[in-house]
Amino acid sequence: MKIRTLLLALFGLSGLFNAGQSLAAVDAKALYKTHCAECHGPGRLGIIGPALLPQNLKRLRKKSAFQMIESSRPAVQMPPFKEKLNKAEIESLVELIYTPLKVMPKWGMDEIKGSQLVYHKPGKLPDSPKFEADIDNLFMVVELGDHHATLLNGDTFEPIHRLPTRFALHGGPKWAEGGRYIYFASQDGWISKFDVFNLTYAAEVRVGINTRNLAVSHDGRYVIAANYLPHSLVVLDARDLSPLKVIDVVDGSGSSSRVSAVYTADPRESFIAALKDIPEVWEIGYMDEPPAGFSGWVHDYREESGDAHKEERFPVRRIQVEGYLDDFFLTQEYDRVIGTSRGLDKGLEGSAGQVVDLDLKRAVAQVTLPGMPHLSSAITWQYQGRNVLATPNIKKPEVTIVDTETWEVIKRIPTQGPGFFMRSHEKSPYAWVDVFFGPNRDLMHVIDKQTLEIVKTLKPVPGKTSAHVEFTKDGRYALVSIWDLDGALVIYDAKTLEEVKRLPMKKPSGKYNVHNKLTRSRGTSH
Ligand code: DHE
Repeated sequence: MKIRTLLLALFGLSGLFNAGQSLAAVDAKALYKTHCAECHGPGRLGIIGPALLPQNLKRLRKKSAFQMIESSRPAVQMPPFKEKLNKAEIESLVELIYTPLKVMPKWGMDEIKGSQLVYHKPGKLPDSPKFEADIDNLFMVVELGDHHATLLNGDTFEPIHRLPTRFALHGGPKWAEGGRYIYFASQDGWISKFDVFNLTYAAEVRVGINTRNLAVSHDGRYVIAANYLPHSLVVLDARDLSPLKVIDVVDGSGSSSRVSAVYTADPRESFIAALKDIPEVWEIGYMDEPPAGFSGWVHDYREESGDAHKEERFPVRRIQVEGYLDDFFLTQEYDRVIGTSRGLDKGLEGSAGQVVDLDLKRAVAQVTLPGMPHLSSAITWQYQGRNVLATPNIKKPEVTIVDTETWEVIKRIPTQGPGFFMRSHEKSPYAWVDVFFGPNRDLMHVIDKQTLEIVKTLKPVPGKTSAHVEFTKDGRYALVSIWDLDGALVIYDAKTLEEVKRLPMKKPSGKYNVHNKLTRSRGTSH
């Protein structure tokens, strides 16, 4: 086979080459240096453009990356390169950016400190809002389409302010201090603190190269970020995002792990993190000094770990679990974790869910959840005198209802496709779940929480994905995202299920209500 034919077969690039040019003839590194390095960084770690590493590009297919370089996309700053680069050159760049770095650069305390940007020192800006609205009923709507977010008045549904965000936010932004501040995490590792009252960013810091999500302590004093790259958890001072501690995620034998996600467990005064490559759940205490007579785990930890760790801030308590946790749900009482391993990257079948008691430090029950449940989106409510958990499934067209006392599945509600996000509200009789995957992705099911039956299926915009619902503070309205660049926020009366308003938006993803999030409503993620 001729070399050119072999290359075409190997890379599946037929039609992409200019006559007479092969990948071998293209110096991708030189092209990168000339055309990309200025915005994406010489080491591909990102500057004003995003990081270009395979880990950060997981949600972008190579074909889309090719199109992006060739023709750009509406609403992004990067220009099209088709006048400057031929197809083989673009293809070589695509191959380059999907090639892992030989040596992963260090991103520790010094690099984090060096990245910190304080725009407004704590305490310098006015303490009253620049606008009139019920702060408790504000929403922040993330618009992934052009990397912006819209601050929305939850009473009038009028936008108050639209702000640019870092590239590709992921995970829920977290409200703090009654709605004064909100914190965002971007996939590239940027944590941004936005002063909502003054409609301006207060500080930013880059905590990693690839970040999963963030959590804020219930008292608003600390922020913690969970990273895939490097394998670390980073605790920040919420006032100006100064890094306080970098926790390397390593087990007793020296193996390190990506962090699946981190959440706040308010009454425990701790953060709970699930790990993807080590079968452990970690609890990180943020309590300053245990009060006299306090017999909780922070105290025990300090006693057990000897003098060297007595004064340690943010101590880590390790809990062994029966497998890796990709996704998990914390009970409303914050005493148990329900987690599943998707196991896809380890050749395991991701079917077994386990219930881990954080106080007993062990798994106490198994749950059969074969559809790859999206537990970070699970919700709970009271059904026939018992507490049930409801979760959508990424691989199965069903909503699974689990009794949280017996951990038995009490119902599987068939849906018109696998779902991603599920929501309800204490004052609503309904739970909403999207059909995020498959041909029916424009549908949204409404489930009666007492009959466990679908009572209505909405199609807000035929042909366009509808996803992620959030309720107003009083539960009267439900806000649905139309997940499209030419998308919208569709507002429904949560009782009559009739549409009341539609706001155009650029691929709105999640939306976050101050009251529901800060009161840790059962109907939404925390
Ligand atoms: Fe997410 C939250 C994991 C892919 C949009 N996603 C979360 C959380 C986790 C998670 C653990 C909870 C964090 C929090 O609340 O702070 N997401 C995962 C995955 O493992 C998965 C399936 C694969 C991956 O590569 O990471 C994944 N997520 C996606 C997407 O493809 C989505 C649809 C589009 C995107 O942003 O790239 C997506 N995830 C979201 C959103 C939230 C989220 C909008 C916040 C939900 C909320 O309401 O709190």
